[in-house]
Amino acid sequence: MRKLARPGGLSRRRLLGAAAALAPVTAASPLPLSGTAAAAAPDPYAGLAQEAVTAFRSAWDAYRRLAWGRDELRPISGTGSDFFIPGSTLGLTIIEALDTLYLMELDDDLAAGAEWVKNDLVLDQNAPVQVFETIIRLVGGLLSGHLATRDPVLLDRARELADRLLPAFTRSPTGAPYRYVNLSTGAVSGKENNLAEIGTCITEFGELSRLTGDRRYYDAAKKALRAVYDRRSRIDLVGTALNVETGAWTGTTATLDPPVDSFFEYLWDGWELYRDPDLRTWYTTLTAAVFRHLAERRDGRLWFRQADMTTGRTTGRFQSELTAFYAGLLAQSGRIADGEAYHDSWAAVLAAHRLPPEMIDYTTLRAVDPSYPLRPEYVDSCLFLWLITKKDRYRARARDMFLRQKKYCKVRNGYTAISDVTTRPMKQSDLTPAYWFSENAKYYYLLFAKARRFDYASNYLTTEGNVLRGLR
Ligand code: IFL
Repeated sequence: MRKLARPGGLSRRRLLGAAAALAPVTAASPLPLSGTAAAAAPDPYAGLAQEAVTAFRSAWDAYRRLAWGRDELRPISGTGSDFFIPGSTLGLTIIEALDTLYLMELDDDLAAGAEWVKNDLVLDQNAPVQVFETIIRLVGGLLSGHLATRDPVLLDRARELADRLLPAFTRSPTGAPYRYVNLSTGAVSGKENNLAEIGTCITEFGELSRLTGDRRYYDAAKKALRAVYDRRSRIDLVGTALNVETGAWTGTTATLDPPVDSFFEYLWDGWELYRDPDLRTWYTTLTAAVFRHLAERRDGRLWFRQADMTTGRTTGRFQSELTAFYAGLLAQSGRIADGEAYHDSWAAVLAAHRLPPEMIDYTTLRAVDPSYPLRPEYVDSCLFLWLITKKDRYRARARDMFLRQKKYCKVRNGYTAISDVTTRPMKQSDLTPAYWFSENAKYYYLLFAKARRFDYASNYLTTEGNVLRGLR
């Protein structure tokens, strides 16, 4: 996931100063160790930068060999799989990997990926696709691919895809999008939609509006966010799901966990990117209520409970691994101490488990869902906390996570998800989720490498890790 490395609480100047201390070093140009540089302390992460590239390459080469053009790689069976449409591909892994390839300076692979998008990507598919996933993964990936390569065809494809998705927004009486749209006919379906899927589109659609000069995308995304905000409860909490035709709540639990998570993220990100004061007000109002009604300390650790959106009554004390992204978001929106405290809570989970379970009971840290689908959120927050605080602790935590991932998830053809982190040996499943190429691999590289194609002082990464600002 995410964000502009320019937190509300810190001045831009301070970040620029900090960033200037970073000498650009990549796998392609290792840390110079002679002359003046030899006097400086060696960068303890330089070797890991190379390892991060090697890890990416092992999965990417396997994908090219075994599943090229398919949505995702199954690294154990050595096959590919479809993500959006059974029996059809939208080249998800290629599109997710484009800007990571650029940052890692793997330019021949980047060219091959861009060629696939230009020649082989078929968008006219007579099948329903999930609107949210298509926006954050494909529209976002095509946009960051365009920004990396400057190839206008990638922007055209992003726009064509967004146009095929727009009926989900424009045909909805409330402006909150339907969950699915048929890419060929524009037929919409799925009138019950959740907050993450309704509200995670303003940065991709906003970027499309900025690049094309066509406001329709930004306006549709903002209207969707407003549809939720206007239906908040009297205590400023929102639930989990709406009927997009009637506007009635169909899920009334207030939570930061999925299926809400990135709804909050995009309120802040939309403000950061486009300076729309409504979005800042909406974020601030809803976040104040989150802290009033959901935040609590358990054994000194910060967690966010589930509650009834109308009364604030507690309904659960679980936390999803996906919510670990919130540590970075809090810091970015100026609540740095809260962000650090929440990351500490997740570090405690890592002290209790070999890999973070998908869902825990935070009163005991027990795994409620023991799977680990190679989630990136903990390391995502490491990156943003490191950029904001400059504390080595966050790079060290990322290194620890990288080594664990290598130990438990590395297979002959790259990296695989785990179906149960509590068994010995761990039960492996057979999938490299496409977000691994866009998120995990990129976050490790940016944390360890001091990439010369990345602006550490001013950048924006989407919820899917697509870089919309800060590519050099
Ligand atoms: O698609 C990914 C993205 O980070 C997101 N939600 C879940 C995925 C990764 O865990 O917003």
